[in-house]
Amino acid sequence: MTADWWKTAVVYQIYPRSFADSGGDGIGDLGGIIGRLDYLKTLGVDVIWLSPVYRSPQVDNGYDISDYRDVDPVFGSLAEFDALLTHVHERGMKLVMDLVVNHTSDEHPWFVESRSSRDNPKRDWYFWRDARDGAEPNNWGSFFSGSAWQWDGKTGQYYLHLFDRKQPDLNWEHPEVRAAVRDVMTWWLDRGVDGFRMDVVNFISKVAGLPDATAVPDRQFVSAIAEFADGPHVHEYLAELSREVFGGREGEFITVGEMPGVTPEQARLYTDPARGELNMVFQFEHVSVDQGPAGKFDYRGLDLVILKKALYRWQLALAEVGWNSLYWNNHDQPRVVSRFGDDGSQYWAASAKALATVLHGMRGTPFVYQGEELGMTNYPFRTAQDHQDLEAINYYRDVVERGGDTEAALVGLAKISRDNARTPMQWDAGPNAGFTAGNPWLPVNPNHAWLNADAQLAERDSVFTHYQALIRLRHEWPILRDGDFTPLLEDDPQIWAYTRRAPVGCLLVIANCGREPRTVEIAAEWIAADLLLGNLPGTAATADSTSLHLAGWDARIYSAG
Ligand code: TEU
Repeated sequence: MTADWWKTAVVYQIYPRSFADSGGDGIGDLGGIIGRLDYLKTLGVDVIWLSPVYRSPQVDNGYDISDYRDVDPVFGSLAEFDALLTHVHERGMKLVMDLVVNHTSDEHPWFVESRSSRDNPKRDWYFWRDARDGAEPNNWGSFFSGSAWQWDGKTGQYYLHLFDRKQPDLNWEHPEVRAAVRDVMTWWLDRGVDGFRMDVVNFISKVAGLPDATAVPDRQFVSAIAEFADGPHVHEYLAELSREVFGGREGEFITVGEMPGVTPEQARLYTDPARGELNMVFQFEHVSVDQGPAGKFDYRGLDLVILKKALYRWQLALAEVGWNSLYWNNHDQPRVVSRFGDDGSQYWAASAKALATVLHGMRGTPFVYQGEELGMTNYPFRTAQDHQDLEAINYYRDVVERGGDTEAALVGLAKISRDNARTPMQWDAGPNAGFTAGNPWLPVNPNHAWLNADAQLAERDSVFTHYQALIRLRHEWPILRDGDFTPLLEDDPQIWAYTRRAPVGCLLVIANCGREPRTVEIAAEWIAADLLLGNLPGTAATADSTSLHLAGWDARIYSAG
């Protein structure tokens, strides 16, 4: 294994609930994943990141864990997990677990003990506080609406939950909590897993005293991200984890920290190899560009210049020190072709490929979320009842209770809701898209009749084959890993262009992110450059002038010198 092997790797995220169901209960499972590993091998990905399969009451689809050392029966068993791991390794791929340790489920034995009495030894494993003037201890709001505090009548105190009330936050200041997390990680490493994606891991150190966040007019509870993101001890805790758990074997594993609100300056620290914290982080800037002041469902449409600049800022900030992750999609984000592309038109495939091209051409480790490689689209959600995600349901209830604009809320939900990512994987044109023989837990997108894996595997120039080509380039062209990044035409509202430059060789990545054809002037060094990859049929094999004619959603990668 070469050092930094994860810098040339492409990671594929599986959301087990929605990937493939082998049991016929309408919910995806480990058996389903085992049955589809050859598909992932054909795609060419190196690493699989598995969203949580641990034992869980499933209020947040597994991000509420009640036993870190077991598999939830809905997904299978530990024996099946071991079989999956063996099959993954046999195919030369790796498997990364999702580690959710900012919080547990309220049904986890640690919390059951903690809430049992004020003097229980595990009381301080969580955040317990007295009421303030007969109400919540501070004004922090939960990500899932309402207060971040839940009253517990038995012991007469509130506990903190940044997410659902069934997801109490662990108190990382307690050394026993940190030791318990290390034990969990070691347990999975001993089983053979290849690393961790760490859920909201920049939230594990809260500002001392849990002070009020800046109040917002007309709001009782407000986002307190400044009070808990990148807190005072977070770097120390992560370095400790890495040191104690990996014990000098860090290079064999992949670690990525999910970090809402993280700044590039902080990310440089988290990913500086000399500090030994994490390999890379998931930042949120580029997936927040279309939201207004009232939050993620306050949908404002896309300004391409803002999107490009958000990503460029990260490319440049982590150029000398640290490393980026590159992603459009995951289980929390709407489908990229519907969000930033042109899904309902003749440009569906071209725009899906163009967006993939500009992302995969950048410096960092690309992540592909299940179905993204097919250009899967958002679901046609209409009513509030169509949504199943607790974030969506709570948000809508909140809007109704506040007497807010419910029509606008439905538009925002349809566009941005997490359920868009979670509709079942579209394997074929048959019943339920081949996802299940039963009744799927979330409806299958009706477009599976033509948008599915079977159809695309049979086609020469599908979205799937384009992702395959991008993944191959990542493996074969070291310049994609190492080359310097320089933005071009930054203020152009339609053209996405940049170069990657190494001591020997240079790549030009250029895409027209719109329907109108465009002619773009490029530098003379690109005359006679080879087309490495294009997304439209009939593009000439070399650039023949400094005027490049780009059709709608035309995307190309050229190689020179
Ligand atoms: O998400 C953290 C997070 O901040 C958001 O991306 C989240 O999806 C929410 O919509 C914020 O508005 C992680 C997981 O990825 C997510 O699925 C979990 O629900 C959450 O943590 C709690 O574990």
